[in-house]
Amino acid sequence: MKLYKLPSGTLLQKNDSYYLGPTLHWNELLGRENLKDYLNFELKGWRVLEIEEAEKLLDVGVLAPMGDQEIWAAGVTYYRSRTARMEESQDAGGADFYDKVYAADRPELFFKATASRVSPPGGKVNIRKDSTWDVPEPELTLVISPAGRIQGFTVGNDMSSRSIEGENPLYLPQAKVYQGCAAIGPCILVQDEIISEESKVRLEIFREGQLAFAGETALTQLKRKPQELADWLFRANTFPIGCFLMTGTGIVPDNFTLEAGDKVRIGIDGIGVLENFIGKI
Ligand code: DO4
Ligand code: MG
Repeated sequence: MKLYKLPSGTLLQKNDSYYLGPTLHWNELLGRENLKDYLNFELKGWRVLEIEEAEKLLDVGVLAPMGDQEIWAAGVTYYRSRTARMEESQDAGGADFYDKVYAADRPELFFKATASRVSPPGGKVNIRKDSTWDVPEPELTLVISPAGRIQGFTVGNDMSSRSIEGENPLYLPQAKVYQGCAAIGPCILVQDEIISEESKVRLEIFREGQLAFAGETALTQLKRKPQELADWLFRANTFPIGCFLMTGTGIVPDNFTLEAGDKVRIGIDGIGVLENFIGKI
């Protein structure tokens, strides 16, 4: 089942049926341990919509499917990311760190965004004015309950400055965390089974209406299991209203930097497509 946060309500798609419900409190909602069961019970009181009605609502626009949850991110979980990072940080002497963390038991985990820094689907994500090399990072994103259980999945964009990160690995928070540094959506695929490893992640970037970059990877290339990443995040940490965890990128465009006005489209099989425009801050 797919859960959408609308400006004035909540839309649920189950099989081929759509249900329209009231505005929910997303702190409370994602703070539940039984999200799927709760929604299955609640939707009995929601209005059944015709597909056309539902599509009209979705066309108007959706919000990021979150309350005040923190977004965290994992890094160097794909071989492609390890190699790209080693190359970009060679001059700074940081190359070894990435190789080591790829192979280590403990993953790289970092704080990515508060809700106020997250852009909605269709909105603007930013590149920084003090950065010269910028990319979107398309990432399977986990929706995790306060007990540390994965109860959903969404599409995430971990916007990154490669020039700032490449200059010195200690600049990572500045390369990763700033206003409009992330987007998630368009919905939460509510399910506790792990999404199929065969699922593909696709990235397309359009400039002035033309395709400027396209790439894809499969979740089979993700080195760590989603629950393993969630377990590490919950070591010595608590998340009373749940949290999101981006699982790392397997697509890193080479010889490419984003420009203001570009359109970024990220799709993950079974979840949906997250589209954003690039702004500059
Ligand atoms: O180590 C830097 C960040 C890595 C990252 O964001 C990724 O691999 O997706
Ligand atoms: Mg990333």
